[in-house]
Amino acid sequence: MDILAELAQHLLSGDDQKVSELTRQAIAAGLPPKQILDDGLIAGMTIVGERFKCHDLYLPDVLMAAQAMNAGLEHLKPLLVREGVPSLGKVVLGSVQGDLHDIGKNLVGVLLKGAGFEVVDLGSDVAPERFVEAATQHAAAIIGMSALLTTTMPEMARVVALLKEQRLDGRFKTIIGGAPVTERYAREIGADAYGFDAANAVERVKGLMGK
Ligand code: B1M
Repeated sequence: MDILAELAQHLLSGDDQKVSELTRQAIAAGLPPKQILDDGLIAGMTIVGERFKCHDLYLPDVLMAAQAMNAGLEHLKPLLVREGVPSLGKVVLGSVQGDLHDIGKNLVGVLLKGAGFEVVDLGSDVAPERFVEAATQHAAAIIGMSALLTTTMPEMARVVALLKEQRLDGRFKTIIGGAPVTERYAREIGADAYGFDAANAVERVKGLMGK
């Protein structure tokens, strides 16, 4: 088994120490960080999701897998973030109200920082008003929202509506993403952009900033 397949396998079994060790080995072997992320950690987490869906794995298993994913990400983060790059603009980022999934959102934050954006991370379970307050307070250009549950997706529409209501839609652009979110949904609710993964989110944010 190659090292990335092994990494995915240990993520699946929630072994954070093995995942940490194998991620370090993969980096030391010279594999590109993006490949370790996509073909190792995210590949493992995708299988976790599939097996959880068909009740082959349970919530505690998913939590352990999430911990293992974070253990691997700790080694990759410094490689994905370039230090000392002049700021391209500020992005307020969070998982929407009711949503505790934050791994994808955190990755978007890491890659945005890596591309030179300043990121104000509001965490998860963020109320619509909080997104708007924080964007105003930090004079951000962009509000980024993540949702992993179909039941929390409407919170994104609430933020967009709140911006319109307060006539702030001209001042802050919005980008949304997360596994159940689509380009079509972004258009439907009037969000300015949709990112299908973290790298694409960076491209779309650059587009919104005219960079
Ligand atoms: Co949850 N969960 N979970 N879970 N979980 C999903 C999302 C689910 C699809 C699993 C399944 O059934 N197959 C399902 C949702 C079904 C649905 O609504 N359609 C589900 C469920 C049901 C639940 C609970 C309700 C379970 C329960 O309690 N009975 C519960 C809800 C809790 C809550 O939020 N209120 C729950 C809980 C959890 C844990 C806490 C155990 C844990 C989260 C830990 C954490 O995040 N700290 C967890 C996990 C880990 C998952 C799965 C297995 C993996 C999610 C993940 O981290 N993926 C997930 C199944 C799956 O998606 N495969 C599942 C890796 C991550 C890198 O990908 O987050 O998609 P992702 O991010 C990607 C892109 O989507 C995109 O870029 C990222 C990187 O490329 N992206 C953006 C994300 N945000 C973006 C924002 C952008 C742009 C792109 O712009 C701003």
